[in-house]
Amino acid sequence: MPETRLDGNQRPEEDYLSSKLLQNSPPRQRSILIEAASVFAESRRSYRVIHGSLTQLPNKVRNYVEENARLCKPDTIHICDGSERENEMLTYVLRKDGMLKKLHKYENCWLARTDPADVARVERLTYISTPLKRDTVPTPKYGAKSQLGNWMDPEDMDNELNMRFPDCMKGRTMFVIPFSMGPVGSPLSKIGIQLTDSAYVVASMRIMTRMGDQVLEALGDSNFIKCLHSVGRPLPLTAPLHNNWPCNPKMTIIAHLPHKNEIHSFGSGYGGNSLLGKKCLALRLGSNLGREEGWLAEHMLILGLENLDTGKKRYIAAAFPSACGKTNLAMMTPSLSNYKVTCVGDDIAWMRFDENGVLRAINPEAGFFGVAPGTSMKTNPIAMKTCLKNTVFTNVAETSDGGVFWEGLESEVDPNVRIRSWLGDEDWKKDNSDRPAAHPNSRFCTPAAQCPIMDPLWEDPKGVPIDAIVFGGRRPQGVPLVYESFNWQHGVFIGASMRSESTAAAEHKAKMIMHDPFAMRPFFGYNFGDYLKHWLSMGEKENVHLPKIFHVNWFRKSADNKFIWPGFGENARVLDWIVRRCDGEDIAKHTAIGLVPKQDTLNLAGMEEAVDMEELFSLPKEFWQNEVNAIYKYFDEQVNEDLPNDIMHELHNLEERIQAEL
Ligand code: OXD
Ligand code: MN
Repeated sequence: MPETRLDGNQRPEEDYLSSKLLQNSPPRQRSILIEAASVFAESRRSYRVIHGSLTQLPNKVRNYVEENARLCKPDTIHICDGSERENEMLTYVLRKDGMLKKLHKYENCWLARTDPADVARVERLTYISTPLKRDTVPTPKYGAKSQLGNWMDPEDMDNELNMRFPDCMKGRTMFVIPFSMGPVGSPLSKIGIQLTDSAYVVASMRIMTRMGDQVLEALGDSNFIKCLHSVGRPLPLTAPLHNNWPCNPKMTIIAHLPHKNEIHSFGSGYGGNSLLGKKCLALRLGSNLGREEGWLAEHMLILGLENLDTGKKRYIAAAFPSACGKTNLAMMTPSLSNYKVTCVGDDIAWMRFDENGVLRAINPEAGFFGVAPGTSMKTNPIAMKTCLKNTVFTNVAETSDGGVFWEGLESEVDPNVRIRSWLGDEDWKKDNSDRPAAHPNSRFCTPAAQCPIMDPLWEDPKGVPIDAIVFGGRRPQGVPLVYESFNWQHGVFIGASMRSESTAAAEHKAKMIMHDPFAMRPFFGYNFGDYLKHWLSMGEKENVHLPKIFHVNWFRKSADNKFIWPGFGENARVLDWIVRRCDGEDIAKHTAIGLVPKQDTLNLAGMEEAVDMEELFSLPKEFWQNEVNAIYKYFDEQVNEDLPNDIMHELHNLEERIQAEL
């Protein structure tokens, strides 16, 4: 009997069963032999199950676990049940290993500091593998590199994975995490099984997803999404760890195999690289499943907006690239006192038309994995109230009274405490340090249920009805505060043309305006041209209520480089205009780029400072001509032959309108 098999689903006892001995035995002896074979096989296994039981797992799950245990060779297996007791055990182990520190100032809060080489998603090492390259990415023109995803041939991928996973968990525990993206049992939800050798990942997945026994019950014998993860540092170590954080940056790879519904992630223990339910499942594989099954998996927050005067409530889904304040918008405290915002989700939306033609959305996640710097009682008091219990903080600074600190909290921290930076600088002070206290991508990982403004329907298995879809970007020039698309197809074009200012990679000095269609650039699970066709096909459905589509820009700057619009709670004024448009109010006027508020229809009552509305809504002709040229170039170079004609048509029309009307 082979000790290690890499080839699929057969178990050792089945090998034995198919042996000549068994085949030749009389039927009555078979059951005794089967049992003996299984006891024998158990004794030959190199791992011990220390929590839960393999025999209690659904068959398909057990096969998946055993197959990968034979491959990765962990010492022990822990099947997660999701209980409080289990979590206590995990945090104990993580403390003992020096990976978590208790933050005494708060209730059940923890601090993790990573290896400084493992601090963010690694887009360049993230691949989708499909037999045909074109199923994953459009073929760029002129030999350009695709900015719309990385493809790898399945055979090459097999080789890459085989170079990494065999024996990668030696000396470690393999945790089995059954998790549901979306409320357990909702027809919109999907179940994954993540195998990981990181207890930190288990503690985080416990917050970010619904995980444990109830998921296995809901799964039964059905298929699931297979998520294999290893930090890639078997024991004994061959080199010391940094900050006790095991990772293997040189060998990191995040691989998606949509045709097999599999994710394989190696080498990183951080964020979207390792919490596989989030970007990997809910967006990359999710968008594939959405295309097959007729729904949308999007990088969108979902918020509820209730008009307290009329009692009417609307739900909005909104896509923004990173650094545009998505979590702030999802938890906004409106400056208009007749509105209340409730949060359904801050990062991902799964949306599907129901049998009545209503677009319904769920947030597949159960927690927030929010960027800490910039979050404060001033910018997002709701997030601050949410994250001060039951939270895992990663790479933030700590204070000498057992609390946390990051850039943005300067006026909220007790001036008498000392600050220890994420890199361990003791008594860190802004004025005499050239590095920040917290890593710019430091995070809080906190349960959504704790958020004081969670929407009462946030876990409704049916999802919430979406009336408006909002795209946005950080655009210092030319793009007005808000505009509405003329129709669905024009709205899809607006999503496809999204651009946003991002802090450029360190080697560039200037900030750059980057294309980020639908805020999905790092998350497309298949060819962007096909993605556009899928969105367009939604507009062709009969008997559906199509949401209206808008574009917003909170970040326009004046000639003297100041934000024209105050943002934050004042953005409620824009949401008010959006929902009034959904109500059919005649408050919009035509411009070359879309419909903008008619004079005096944006509610500015009670604003502290006057806003130059003319500048905020001006449409400089030269800017828009340049914008159109940049979009032409991008579509031509990057999407090439896969660009749907309807989208090119929209671009031509925009160009003509700019020429004629501006
Ligand atoms: C995130 C991201 O972490 O979009 O949500 O990068
Ligand atoms: Mn995101």
